[in-house]
Amino acid sequence: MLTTDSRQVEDWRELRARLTASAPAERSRLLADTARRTRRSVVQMISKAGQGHIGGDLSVTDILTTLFAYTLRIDPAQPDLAGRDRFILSKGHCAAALYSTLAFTGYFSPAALSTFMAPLSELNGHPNRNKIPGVETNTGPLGHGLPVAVGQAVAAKLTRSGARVFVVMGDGEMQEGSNWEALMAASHFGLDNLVAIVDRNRLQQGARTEDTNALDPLDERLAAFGCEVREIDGHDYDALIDAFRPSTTGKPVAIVANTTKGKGISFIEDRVEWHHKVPSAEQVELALEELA
Ligand SMILES: Cc1ncc(C[n+]2csc(CCOP(=O)(O)OP(=O)(O)O)c2C)c(N)n1
Ligand SMILES: [Mg+2]
Repeated sequence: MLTTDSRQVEDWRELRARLTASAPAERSRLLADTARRTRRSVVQMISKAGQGHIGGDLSVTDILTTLFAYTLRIDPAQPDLAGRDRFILSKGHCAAALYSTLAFTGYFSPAALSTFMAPLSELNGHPNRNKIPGVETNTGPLGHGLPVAVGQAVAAKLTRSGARVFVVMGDGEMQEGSNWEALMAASHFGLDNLVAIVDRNRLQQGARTEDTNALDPLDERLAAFGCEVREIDGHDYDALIDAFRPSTTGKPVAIVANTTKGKGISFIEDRVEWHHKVPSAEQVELALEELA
């Protein structure tokens, strides 16, 4: 099991204090800096490991950054704190973005990121809660994160802990029927402490979602399953912060976060082949220049 990096926790506390005290423009600038560092880390991890899911890592980075830097009520020095908010990355193949975010939050040392997917590393291709603090459940097989999040939201209600549960699914992942069963249950139980975020990058593994098994009208479908739906630009920090506000309708919140797969690197953006292509040394150099 990896352990807390107290220096990193101090940096995170300072960042959170600055974010809380800042006006929106400065807040967005700080979040953009943090996200850029995560994107650089993702590129380096995948290049070193020779494997990974770069496109989806880069589409979800701003969502992860906003949650961990600003929104989630957590203490990385006490990963098991009772009553903490929960976060589940259901699209577990985007582990590199989650690991970088967790490391910069202080759950473990950023030095460990260089072991991504190496033999005996805790940082496997998909997140494991028995190895990594801050990971609330194992994910990788698509279609399981939201059902687990529903269980955690029920538990939070039963114990009156006040915890909120945030979960991110891929848009291709919404083809898994288990998600829709989970949404029915969430609405049946009035889980207004659940926030289900769809990373709507319009690409899945080998094609566009709408050419594979169309999801639209996604907002209407989520509403029909009993959710309070909020549709936003998933790279706009102000919009993300606003969309993460608590529900006032008694319903679970579903956020359609419109994103660009590969966001931040021009030659990777919105290109289906970059679902899990690995950049060459020359491409890594170009990518890091764009993220400088
Ligand atoms: C049950 C299951 N089937 C297949 C896979 C293999 N797989 C990994 S990622 C992926 C595509 C996911 O697309 P999407 O949910 O849109 O994720 P993103 O675009 O954010 O990478 C697939 C099919 C899996 N992990 N789990
Ligand atoms: Mg997708």
